Amino acid sequence: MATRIVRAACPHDCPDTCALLVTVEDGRAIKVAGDPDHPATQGVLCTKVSRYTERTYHPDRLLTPLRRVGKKGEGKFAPISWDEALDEVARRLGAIAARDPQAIIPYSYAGTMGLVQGESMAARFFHKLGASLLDRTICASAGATALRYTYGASVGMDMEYVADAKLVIIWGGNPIASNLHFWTRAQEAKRRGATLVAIDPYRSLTAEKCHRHIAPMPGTDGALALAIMHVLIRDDLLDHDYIERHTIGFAALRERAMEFPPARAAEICGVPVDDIEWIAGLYGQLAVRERQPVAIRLNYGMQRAHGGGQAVRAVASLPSLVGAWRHPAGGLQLSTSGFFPIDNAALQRPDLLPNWPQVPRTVNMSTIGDALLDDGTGDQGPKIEAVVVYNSNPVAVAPESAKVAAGFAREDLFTVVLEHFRTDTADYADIVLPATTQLEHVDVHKAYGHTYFLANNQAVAPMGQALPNTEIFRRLAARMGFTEPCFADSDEAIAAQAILRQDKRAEGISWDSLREQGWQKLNLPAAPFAEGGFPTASGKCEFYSEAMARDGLDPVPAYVPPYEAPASAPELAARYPLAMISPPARNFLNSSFVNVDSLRATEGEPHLDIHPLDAAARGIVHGTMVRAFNDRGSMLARARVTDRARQGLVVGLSIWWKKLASDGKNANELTSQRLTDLGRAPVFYDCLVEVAPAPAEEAVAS
Ligand SMILES: Nc1nc2c(c(=O)[nH]1)N[C@H]1C(S)=C(S)[C@@H](COP(=O)(O)OP(=O)(O)OC[C@H]3O[C@@H](n4cnc5c(=O)[nH]c(N)nc54)[C@H](O)[C@@H]3O)O[C@H]1N2
Ligand SMILES: Nc1nc2c(c(=O)[nH]1)N[C@H]1C(S)=C(S)[C@@H](COP(=O)(O)OP(=O)(O)OC[C@H]3O[C@@H](n4cnc5c(=O)[nH]c(N)nc54)[C@H](O)[C@@H]3O)O[C@H]1N2
Ligand code: SF4
Ligand SMILES: [Mo]
Repeated sequence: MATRIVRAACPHDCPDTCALLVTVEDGRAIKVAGDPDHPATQGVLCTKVSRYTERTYHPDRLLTPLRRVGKKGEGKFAPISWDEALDEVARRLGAIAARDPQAIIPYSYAGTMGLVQGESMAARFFHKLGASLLDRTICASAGATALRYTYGASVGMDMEYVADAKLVIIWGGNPIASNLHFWTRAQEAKRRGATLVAIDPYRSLTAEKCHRHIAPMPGTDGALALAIMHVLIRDDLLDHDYIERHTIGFAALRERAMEFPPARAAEICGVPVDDIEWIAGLYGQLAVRERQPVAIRLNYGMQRAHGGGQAVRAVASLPSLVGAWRHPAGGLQLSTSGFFPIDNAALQRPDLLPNWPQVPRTVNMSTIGDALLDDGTGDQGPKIEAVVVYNSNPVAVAPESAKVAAGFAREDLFTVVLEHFRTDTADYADIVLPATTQLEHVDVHKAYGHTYFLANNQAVAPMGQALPNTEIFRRLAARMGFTEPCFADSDEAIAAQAILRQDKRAEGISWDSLREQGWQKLNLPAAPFAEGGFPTASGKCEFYSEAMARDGLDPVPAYVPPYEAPASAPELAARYPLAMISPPARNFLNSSFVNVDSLRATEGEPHLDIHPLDAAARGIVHGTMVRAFNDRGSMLARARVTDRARQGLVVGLSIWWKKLASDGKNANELTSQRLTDLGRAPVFYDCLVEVAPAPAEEAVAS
């Protein structure tokens, strides 16, 4: 029996980007484990990925190209050969491109985070074709934009030092579910005497294990952060030296913070004044008076509302006010991705665009519903005639799903989906193309929760006739007559191009060394901003951003209220009084893994958590089938009556495959296509609903 261990990387959209050791026996992967030597992974994987072989060898894996034979959305397909499939795709795209290539759009996100199987050959293909660009905003762009204006890039503290922090504030994140290896460090800090605080409207798995839980209403974090600043300034809990030397705009920030006394923020956020005084006092006392490390793990949960961008600016200002950056275990982490020197131009080749440096029309992926339903007569550019989906499942994950599904159901739309499984989106495809999984292809990875590059070596041969995304686009490029040499690059060659040479941070790191060693850490100081040196134009942390002023934005961190809340939309709130959020379920990764039976069994069925008082007022008891609804749509879920959800809030852990829910719907039936203040991102958690017991016939149908 031939057994070998292959060094690989977890491809999923998770900050931890674990180093994997894949055991392969006679050409079959039998075990996927965490690399014990990788300092970020520490030999531990989450439940989802330790079951990776269950997903890879799933009986429903797509093994041949398929052509649709039923109605769009019905999911009826017949197998065809690769030649037939690619000929048809090339012919259809070619005919549309001859009229206007901008009528074609790619739709992709982070099904794999790999730099090779993500936007390399695919981007080259769409650039050469002259297709519309896709604005990839569905997850991180509000916070990324805020960090760019504040720190200059998506950079922050190193999670490997968090165990030394004396205070860890987990703000809008649930690391037990979605950032496990950070949680391990936070727990170690707790054992060493640190205080852990969660700021989250929901008592998540993480919040219940923290010393204190502050539960603001969704989308109000900007006011909370400004009030914390208010206390820091009022009580002179400030690092004046750090502010003086390494920040810009303190006077303007001070003026803004003075508008938010704790009592005002308490009213806006729906929290006790004492919560604000306590957290601000502890943060300032530890950092400034005792010079102890204080860490903030800021995450995405607090960005998915109208003011998500400015809220990140406000929170991101806190560590600079108290000089928390002076210590490796102090500061803030939202993302580390901006540290990685990546050669995007080499990977994606924007110079292949027909009129480079002019760029084609850009379509925002977060409003794909409206985009697909636009008739092309307005100012949005040509009507979309073809969509090529890869690494994403928009029919399940994009907001206002009824419109997304209606768009994909258009008879005059040509849809191609590259996938592992027949997802909700694949059901609408004209042509489905089977893609390889991480164990079956080569890739190179950066991370957004640590600072290691990782290699993913191929562990096993592709299943059935599946092909890597790169190879599918390579073959399509050949059929379209694209002859530039970059369309012949192998995956290994692309991996080698990904790392920007001549960058100190990547000194000694290359594809060759990575694939041997599996992972290598960037060369960065332990406390990257101890002496300032932020990658902004000024080199300082910009409380006041000249760039924002130029871009017509409020240059000082601000509180921007939710679109859908009693104060900003009283008429709407009268009809739909409950705020609904739909954050990740622990055993799913976005909509990936929902079809893995053992993981879905753990999650059970779609639930809606509701506070006992809100439930009683509606005649809902634990276990009642309920309908959550608003003007955009509705979904069925099993009520869990629990004070985990604060009053006025309902929580539906997500993202369910619509077709695996009893009513064929999920939380995105209710979410809106409005966008955040910064970064054009979606507002999944800025969503008012009403909830009622489901009519008997609907409840029975489940
Ligand atoms: N198991 C698992 N892990 C994942 C994912 C997954 O789907 N499943 N998804 C991955 C992806 S794509 C991402 S972007 C990250 C997301 O990472 P996180 O942003 O850490 O996501 P969550 O774990 O859902 O944590 C969000 C928390 O924010 C809370 N929240 C919601 N609204 C607000 C608000 O307005 N203010 C505050 N303060 N809190 C709020 C929610 O109740 C929830 O507990 O996780 C990644 N990891
Ligand atoms: N209501 C609500 N909606 C949300 C969120 C929420 O919290 N609540 N979270 C949002 C966030 S943060 C994000 S990031 C998005 C995520 O949305 P998506 O990026 O669409 O993520 P997934 O749902 O995991 O879908 C990824 C798909 O890519 C496929 N895939 C994986 N690897 C490969 C590959 O190598 N090749 C090909 N061809 N396919 C591959 C997988 O099988 C999977 O079906 O969802 C957003 N939607
Ligand atoms: S999903 Fe996250 S925690 Fe799980 S193996 Fe992948 S990187 Fe690690
Ligand atoms: Mo995400």
